[in-house]
Amino acid sequence: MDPSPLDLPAGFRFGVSTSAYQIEGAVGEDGRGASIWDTFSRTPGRIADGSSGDVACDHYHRHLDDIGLLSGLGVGAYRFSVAWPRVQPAGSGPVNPAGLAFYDRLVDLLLDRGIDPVVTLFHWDLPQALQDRGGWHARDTAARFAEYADLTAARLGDRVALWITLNEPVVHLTYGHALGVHAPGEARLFDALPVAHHQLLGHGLAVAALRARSSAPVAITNNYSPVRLAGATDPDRAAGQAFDAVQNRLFTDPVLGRGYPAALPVDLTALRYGDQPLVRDGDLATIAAPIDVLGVNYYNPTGVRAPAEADAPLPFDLVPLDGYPRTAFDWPVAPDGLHELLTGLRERHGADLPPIEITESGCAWDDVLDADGRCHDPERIDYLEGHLRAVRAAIDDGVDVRGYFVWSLLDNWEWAEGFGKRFGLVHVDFDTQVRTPKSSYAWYRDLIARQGSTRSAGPPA
Ligand code: IFM
Repeated sequence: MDPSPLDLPAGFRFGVSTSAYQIEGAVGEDGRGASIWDTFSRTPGRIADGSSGDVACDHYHRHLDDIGLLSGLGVGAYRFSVAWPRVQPAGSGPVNPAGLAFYDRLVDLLLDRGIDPVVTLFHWDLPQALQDRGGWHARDTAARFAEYADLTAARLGDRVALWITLNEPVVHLTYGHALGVHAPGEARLFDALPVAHHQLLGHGLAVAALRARSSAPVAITNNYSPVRLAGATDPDRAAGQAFDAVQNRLFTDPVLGRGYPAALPVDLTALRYGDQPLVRDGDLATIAAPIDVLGVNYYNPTGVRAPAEADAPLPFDLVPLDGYPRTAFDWPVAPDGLHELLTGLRERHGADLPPIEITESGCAWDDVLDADGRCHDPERIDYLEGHLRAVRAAIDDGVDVRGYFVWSLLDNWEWAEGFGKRFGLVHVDFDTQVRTPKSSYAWYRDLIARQGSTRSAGPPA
C-alpha cells in the first residue's frame, strides 16, 4: 500500500449506500405491495441459500439504530433507495401513506443528524403488479415510473439532497431480463432490449417530474466495468467493443446526448414495439434531459474475448482475469480500473460529462466475529484505500469527482447470493440482528474525521 497520506480535496463528500430490498425487511407490513424480488426470491432454486429479503437487516424497524451507525461514522451523506411498492403498492394508482411516511421520517432523522439524504428511486424492486402488465417491456412502465417519481418528490423534494433515478439499469437489464439470474428471472438475451429503452425513457420522464417538484440535483447511477481483452485477435477486439457498448455505454451515451452506441450488437432504433418503432420521435431528446451528476458504481474490470463457439448466443465470452487478488465474490481487486473508467468517461464525453459521484464502491469478504466479538476486515480497508487513491489520481488528472459512497453500511441481502456475501462496514448477525462495526468502519470514520466531509450533494449552485 502507498505510504503517502490519502488526501481527497477539501469539500469532498464521504458517504455510504444501501438499497431498500436488501436491508428493510417488513415486506408485508404497513400496506407495502409485492415486488418482483418477493416473487423471485420465493421461487425455489433462484437464491443460493434459499433465503429472501423478508426480514433482511430488519432496517424498517431498526432504522434508528442504523442512523446511529451513520452518525458514528460521520458521513456527510447517506444513499438509500425508496421501495416503489412501499409508497405505491400497485405501481400505479393510490399512494400508501404509511410507506411515504416511513421515508419522510427517515429523511428528517438524517437531516437532524447533519446527514444529506441521497435518494435512489429504483433499485430493482419493481411492483409485481406492474410486472404482471409487462414490467419494463411495457412502454407504460416508463410513464408509471415518472408518476411515482412525481409523488415521491411531492413529499420529499424539499429535503432530498440528490435524486438518483435508476440504479445500474444495465444489471437490471442483463441479469434480470437477458440472463434470468435476477428478478424477474427472464432469459431473453437480446430480445430483452426494449427493457433498456423503457428504463431510459422512464429516467428521462422522471428527470422532468423531479425538476417540477424539487430543486435538488438529479442523477442516474450506472455500473461500469472496464474491458480487459483476453486475446489479441480482431474477433477479440470486436467482442471487447460489443461488451463495452452494452456494459458501459448503453445507459450513458443516450443520457449524455449521444444516442445509442453504434457498437451495440443490435440497433435499437431498428426495433419495433407492436406496430410502432421501439424508439419513437422525441424519445432520445427526453432521455437526454440534462442531469446534474453522473453516479458511478465500480467493482471490477471484466475479461472479454471472442466467443469460443461459432453459434454462441452472445457476441463475447467473459473470462476470469488472472493476476489480481480476488474478493469472496471472486471479483478481481483492481483499483486502476476505477481510474481508467473515470478518465475514459472524461475523454469520451468531455464538457458533456457532469460532475461524478462514486455512488457505490466496496467488496465482499467472509467476515466473522472473533472470540472477543470483534470483526477485523483488513482486506476491506486495503480495498477502500486503494480505490480512494484511484479517485484522487483521477481528480488530479482533471476528472470532476465530488464524492465516494461505500457499498455498504451493513452486511445485507445480496440478491441471488442471499446472505452469503458480506459487503458491510458493519457486521450483521442475521439470526439476532446484532450489528458490530468492523475495523473498516473505524478506519472510514477516522478518515472522515481527518478529512471532513461536505454535506451538500451535487454541484455548487
Ligand atoms: O449489492 C449490490 C447492489 O445492490 C448494486 N451494486 C452492486 C452491489 C454488490 O453486488
